[in-house]
Amino acid sequence: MTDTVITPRGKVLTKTERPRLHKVILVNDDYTPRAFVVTVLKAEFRMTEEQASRVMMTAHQRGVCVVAVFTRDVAEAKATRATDMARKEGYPLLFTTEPEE
Ligand code: TYC
Repeated sequence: MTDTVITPRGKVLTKTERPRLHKVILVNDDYTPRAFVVTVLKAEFRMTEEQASRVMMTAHQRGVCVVAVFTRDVAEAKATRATDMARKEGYPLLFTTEPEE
């Protein structure tokens, strides 16, 4: 995003803002096996077994867990790919995205 500002003296200034980051969120459900959630997290988000297990257990206990943050396009692509991996196996596992404040 680029903003153009004209100063009182007529000078043109441009401000480049960093793009907003988007969170990928893992949503709990009652059907997807824990081990499968861990496999998807490792494959799509390059997590270790320990990191993936912690994120999976947080979603399992609290309902949701932030997996990571990316630019919007990357967050959406990763959430879609991870959700599709589960659909192919017939599981309802869901990854969503939302902008960071
Ligand atoms: N709740 C699932 C079970 O008990 C495991 C699970 C954890 C599923 C996290 C989704 O985002 C999830 N088999």
